[in-house]
Amino acid sequence: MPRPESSYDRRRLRQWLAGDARADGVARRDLLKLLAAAGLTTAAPVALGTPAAAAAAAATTVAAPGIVKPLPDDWFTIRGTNAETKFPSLAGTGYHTPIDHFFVRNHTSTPVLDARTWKLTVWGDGLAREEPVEFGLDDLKRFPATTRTAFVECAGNGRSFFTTQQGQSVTGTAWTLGAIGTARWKGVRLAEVLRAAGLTRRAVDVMPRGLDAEYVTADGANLGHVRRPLPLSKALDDVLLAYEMNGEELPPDHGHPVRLLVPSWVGISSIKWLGDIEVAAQPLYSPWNTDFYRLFGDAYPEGGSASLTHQTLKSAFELAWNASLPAGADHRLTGRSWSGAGGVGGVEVSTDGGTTWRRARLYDAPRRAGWVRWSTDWRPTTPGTYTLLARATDTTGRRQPETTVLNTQGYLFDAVVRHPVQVF
Ligand SMILES: Nc1nc2c(c(=O)[nH]1)N[C@H]1C(S)=C(S)[C@@H](COP(=O)(O)O)O[C@H]1N2
Ligand SMILES: [Mo]
Repeated sequence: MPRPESSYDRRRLRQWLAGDARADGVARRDLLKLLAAAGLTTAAPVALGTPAAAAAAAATTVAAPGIVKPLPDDWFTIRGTNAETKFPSLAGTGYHTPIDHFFVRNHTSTPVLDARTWKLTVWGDGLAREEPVEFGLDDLKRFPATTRTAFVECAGNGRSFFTTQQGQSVTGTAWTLGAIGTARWKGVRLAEVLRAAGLTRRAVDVMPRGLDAEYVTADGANLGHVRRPLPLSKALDDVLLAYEMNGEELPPDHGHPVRLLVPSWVGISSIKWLGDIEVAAQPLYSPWNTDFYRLFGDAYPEGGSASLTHQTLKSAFELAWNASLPAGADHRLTGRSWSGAGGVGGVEVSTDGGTTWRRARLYDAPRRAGWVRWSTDWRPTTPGTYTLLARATDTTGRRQPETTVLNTQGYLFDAVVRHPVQVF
């Protein structure tokens, strides 16, 4: 898969070296690591305007996850401040994930914002005017509306399988496969709003930022509001400022009143509870494209891979882990597969631990930024433990591998998952 971000990344770094890029809240040593990794080392000392993360806010412990919607046990697994969708609960829910089943990934907790007083501020030296431009929700709704179906998936979805399937330790939320949901998003193209705000040819990066509380790491470093730069090329392509989800007003947990929707890209790109967007004539950095959301580890350069863009390829059964199924009966196994690189064009299933494979029946055409539903029928004859596997091939021709190369933060797990069931 082509990754234009990696050449852009090198350009961004060169500009930072030349003093032309801004990196508020990013430790200088982290950028130096990135430079070394990109082979862009320098003899001259590098000046950095803003000191790294202001120190140590008091550690806060949250008993409740800070999520507004109900999280019934049948549908969700609570993981810290987050709620993972239980895949079996998606069986029969249709193509679009109902809002009440949709996973929630919160760095802190859901802020409840008033749409009537909410404003989006667009500002920065990539715009024609020096003054910030403000848009209320009604202003955004006056632009032509666009509707897109797309999944939002956390880059760490599937992370727990690095440990349970590959015996490796990684940091971060131990998701199984339920940190994904697909919705119909309605909103206005970011390109339209940027143009209305006076976008100039100087602009290279935009930095959307959330209104949720500042994020304080486990070591007490305050990283500020959740924000991650987006290259202008993607910002002008298919990105939406979304104010509706599945035909309803965007709900609090998913970014009310307005979130960014960045199709196919790592979930962190789709900033919720948008407050402002900086449009910069220089490349931008935040901890979410330096410390996080790059691949680190033995297989990767010192300072990590390029900043992550597309999600990877995955498949999941809509079936409980260790489900009990009677022998000598017909079972319809159902599931979903998806890819950030293109649509999924084929899915194969094995019910014997990977020895033999057969094609699953697909219910959806391959669709960029979407998933396909599939099924296969199975009649196990003998009681025992069986391992079910599903592996997808996407429209770029990529098939899910047997293992995923380790990265220390456990992003982009794409290996075939071995799903145990008990036949009795
Ligand atoms: N403001 C803000 N935006 C955010 C986050 C956040 O914590 N705060 N989490 C990000 C991450 S890591 C993911 S995976 C998605 C999850 O979107 P969802 O909660 O609507 O499923 O939102 C992204 N946008
Ligand atoms: Mo995420």
